[in-house]
Amino acid sequence: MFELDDTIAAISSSAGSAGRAIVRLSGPRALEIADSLFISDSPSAIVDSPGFRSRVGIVQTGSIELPAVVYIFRRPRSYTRQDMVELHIPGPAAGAESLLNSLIRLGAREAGPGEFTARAFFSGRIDLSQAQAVSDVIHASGEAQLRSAIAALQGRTSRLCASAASAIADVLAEVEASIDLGDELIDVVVPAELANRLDLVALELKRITENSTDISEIGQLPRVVIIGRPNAGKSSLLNVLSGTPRAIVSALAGTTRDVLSVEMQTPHGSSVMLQDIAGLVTDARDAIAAAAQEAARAALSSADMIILLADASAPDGDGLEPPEDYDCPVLKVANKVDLRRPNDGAWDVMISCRTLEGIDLLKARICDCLHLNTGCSEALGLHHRQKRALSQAGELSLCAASLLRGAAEVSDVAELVSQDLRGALAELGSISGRIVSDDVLGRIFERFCVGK
Ligand SMILES: Nc1nc2c(ncn2[C@@H]2O[C@H](COP(=O)(O)OP(=O)(O)OP(=O)(O)O)[C@@H](O)[C@H]2O)c(=O)[nH]1
Ligand SMILES: [Mg+2]
Repeated sequence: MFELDDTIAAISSSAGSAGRAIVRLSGPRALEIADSLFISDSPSAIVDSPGFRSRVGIVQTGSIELPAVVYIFRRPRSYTRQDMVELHIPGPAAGAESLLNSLIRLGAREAGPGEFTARAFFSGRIDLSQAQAVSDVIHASGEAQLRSAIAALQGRTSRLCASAASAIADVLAEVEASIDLGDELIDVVVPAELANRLDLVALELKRITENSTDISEIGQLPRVVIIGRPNAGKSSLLNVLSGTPRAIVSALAGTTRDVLSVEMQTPHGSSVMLQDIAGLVTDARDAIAAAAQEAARAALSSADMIILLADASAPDGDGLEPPEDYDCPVLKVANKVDLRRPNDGAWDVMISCRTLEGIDLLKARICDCLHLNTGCSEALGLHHRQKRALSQAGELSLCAASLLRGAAEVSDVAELVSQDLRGALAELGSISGRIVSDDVLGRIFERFCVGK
């Protein structure tokens, strides 16, 4: 799936103009290729330099000369465990493009997304949960996600899996010894004692998954769709909640036609996707209005949560009912309470997009509905794949424990228990990457940007 033995190059600073651009090289010819276009006063070449050194000089890319600082990392003490060079040059991005082209002409291959981190993983420098965390750090939206991604990068997920795997492996060793040694087993192992140890592992795995926060894959932020009659203030609310004037607001009913999606930061540092849609009506006046209603209902069908927004100042109290075919939480919100304050208890939150009354409370209620309140620094961020693997490892441990509990001797159920425990270890191994399919690896690394 990944070529690991050639020399790759990529721009690893972000796109667009910046004060400094970084171009990275990794592979057996990294030092030699960097030497070919770097000129400095140093008497020795980059290939002869020790690692963890920098040199100031000039890089020659075609007819252009750019001032540069070269950072040298020698294998195996580099990110990829290969020889690596970072060339730091002043912006603009055109200089980095030209430098990259020169490196490719000299024999480097342009790296694909995540290839540097893939090399770090395949060389054993980091495990898969840490590789995944590199991408999570890059894509983190909000402080809580960033905190948990950094913790995973520092090995928190790996350590938790390793400690569960080690406890399971200890039990497995004793179970398999009972197969191999049979009657010769000197210290007779009590099945219930092994079962208790597995219960503790399962309990710990359950605790980890229950206390963890979800790391959303890109495009999978929880969707909060704002619905209501035309003019209820849906677009105003989207602007207020997201803190950006993204949606057009007007006193003219029927202003919003397209579905507009904007990211909102929650008070806990996580993100949700807010969607503003056309005001819902039963009688669309024309083909455009009908298309807007169709788009609105399509957005509604994939909502994780609905804000049912009503205009509290409307003469009929805007008694809009929730759509019939939804299966997600609905918050009933009365807007425009600066104009008229409804006094019945039919509303979950009363707000004014004009005076901002009730907006903080609404944000808190959105978090409650979506269970986003665990964004404390202690919560471990996990992907669905990782959560599934942890709970399956827990379930297999429990199955093994119940088999052991029903047996007089460990050897009576040893083969079945061993199968379950090996399965549990494989699940944990799929998180660290010790046992993982190419398909999963492909999906993890394709989330990266080039240069990382
Ligand atoms: N007084 C008052 N006016 C508001 C409030 N919220 C929105 N408005 C006004 O209500 C009108 C409609 O607001 P929009 O946000 O465009 O309403 P909408 O629900 O998106 O309307 P459509 O897109 O047409 O369905 C605008 O004139 C807003 O300024 C509020 O809390 N108080
Ligand atoms: Mg609107």
